[in-house]
Amino acid sequence: MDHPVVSIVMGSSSDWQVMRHAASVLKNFCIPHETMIISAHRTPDRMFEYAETAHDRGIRCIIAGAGGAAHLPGMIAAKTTLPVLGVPVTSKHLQGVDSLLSIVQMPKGVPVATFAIGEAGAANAALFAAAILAGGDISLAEKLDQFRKDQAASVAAMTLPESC
Ligand code: RP5
Repeated sequence: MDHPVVSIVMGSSSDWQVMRHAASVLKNFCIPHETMIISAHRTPDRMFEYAETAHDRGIRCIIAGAGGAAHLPGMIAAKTTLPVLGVPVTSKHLQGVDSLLSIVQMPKGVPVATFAIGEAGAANAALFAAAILAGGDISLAEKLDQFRKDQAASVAAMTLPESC
């Protein structure tokens, strides 16, 4: 896998503070990925071209993050049958609840897998992308298993301050 197989797309550079957590997870799993800024309402033509050509460019799934009236994941999903993983970005006035509802409430027929608001959602979307790819990649499946084992070990090793 040399060319990007996961595409991380977001509506604005201001989304990077959240979406960088998806990129970080993919990097840790050595999954080739690309990052780009495409706005559904500010660059609609670019969004359509991106969604229509993603499959032929070798992309296997798309992580799309946006905030506010977050129509980017749904509109991309409307133009491709690739799995679209939606990340609601924390917004200024409604703390991302607007983003969440905009992404999760897709009408029947065009699915967007929707994750938690913010950093956790971005990281989990990347883990989900890894799980999708691991279906056809034993080495990646083993890395995911090891990740879970390491995570369990780190929780098992947690301690609390002594209470009086
Ligand atoms: C959305 O508007 C973006 O996804 C971003 O979350 C939000 C604010 O964008 P900026 O005003 O910071 O560019 O389209």
